[in-house]
Amino acid sequence: MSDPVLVDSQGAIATVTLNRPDKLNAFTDDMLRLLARRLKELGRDADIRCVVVTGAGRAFSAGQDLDSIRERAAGGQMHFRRHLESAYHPVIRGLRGMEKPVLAAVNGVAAGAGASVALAADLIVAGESASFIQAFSKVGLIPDSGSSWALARTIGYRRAFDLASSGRRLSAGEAFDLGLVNRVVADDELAAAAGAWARELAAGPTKALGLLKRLLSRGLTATLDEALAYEAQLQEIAGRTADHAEGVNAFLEKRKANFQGR
Ligand code: LHQ
Repeated sequence: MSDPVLVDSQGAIATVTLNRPDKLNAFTDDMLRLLARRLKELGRDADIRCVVVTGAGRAFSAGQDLDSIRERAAGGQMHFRRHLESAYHPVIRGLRGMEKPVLAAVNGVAAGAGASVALAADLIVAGESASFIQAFSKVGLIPDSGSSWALARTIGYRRAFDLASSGRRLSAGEAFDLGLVNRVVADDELAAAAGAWARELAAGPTKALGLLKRLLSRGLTATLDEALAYEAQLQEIAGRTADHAEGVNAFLEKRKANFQGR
C-alpha cells in the first residue's frame, strides 16, 4: 500500500500529493501526521523554493475521514478540540508558517477540512470541474482547521456565513468570481499549469516571497501604523538579500534577474 501523502521533489519544487484516492483523500490520523511531518521537512529545506499541494484521483480532499470519527464517537473517544489541535493545526501551521510560496492545485472536490487545507495555501489554481464545499454544517459542525479565518478574510463575513451555513457546493468558476481561487484551467491542463506557475514562483526572489507571506498575513489584522512598522522591519531583511542586489543589477544591466532565494 502506498503512503497516504506523497512528496515528489523536482529541483526547487516539491509536490505534495494527498493520496487516498478511493476515499477521496479523506484525512485519517496517520495521513495528517505524515502530512504535518512532510510540511515541516519542506519548510526547513532551503533547496525547496515552492510547494505544490494536490490530490490523487478525482478529489483534492473530502476532509475528515468520517468512518474513523464514527468509530471513535461510538467508543466515547472523540475529543474534537484535542483532535484539531494535535492533528489539523500542525498541518495548517505548516502551510501558513513556511516561508515560501505554497500553491494548491485543486483537482476535484475540496470539502470540509479538505477545503481548509486548500485555503491555507497562498495561491490556488483549480481545474474547471473542481469544487469547494464547506461541508461542516452538513454534519452538524462549524468550519475548522483555519476555514473560518481564511474564508471570512477572503470573501467577507456575509458570503462566508452563507457558504458555511448552507454547505452548498461552490464551483471552481464561482470560487474564482468570489476571489477564493486565483486561476481556473481545463482539468487536463491543471498539472501543467500548476507546474509552470510553481517554476515561475521558485525562480523568483523566494526569500522575499516568504517575507511577503508573513507581511500580508500580519497586515490583515494590523493598524496602519503597525503595518508600516512591520513593512519597514521586514524590508530591512529583504533589502539585505543577495536577490535584492541581483534584482537591482539585472535592472540596470538590462537583463533578466537570476534569483537564488538568498
Ligand atoms: C469518505 C469521505 C469522508 C470517509 C468520501 N470520510 N469516506 C475535523 C475534526 C473533527 C471532526 C470532524 O471534522 C473535521 C473537519 C471536517 O472535515 S468535517 C467534514 C467532513 N467531510 C464531509 O462531510 C464530506 C463527506 N463527503 C461528501 O459529502 C461527498 O463524498 C463529496 C461531496 C465530497 C463527494 O461526493 P461524491 O463525488 O458523490 O463521492 P462519494 O460520496 O461517492 O465518495 C466516494 C467514496 O469516498 C465513498 O466511499 P465508497 O467506499 O462508498 O466508494 C465515500 O464514502 C468516501 N468518502 N468522503 N469524509
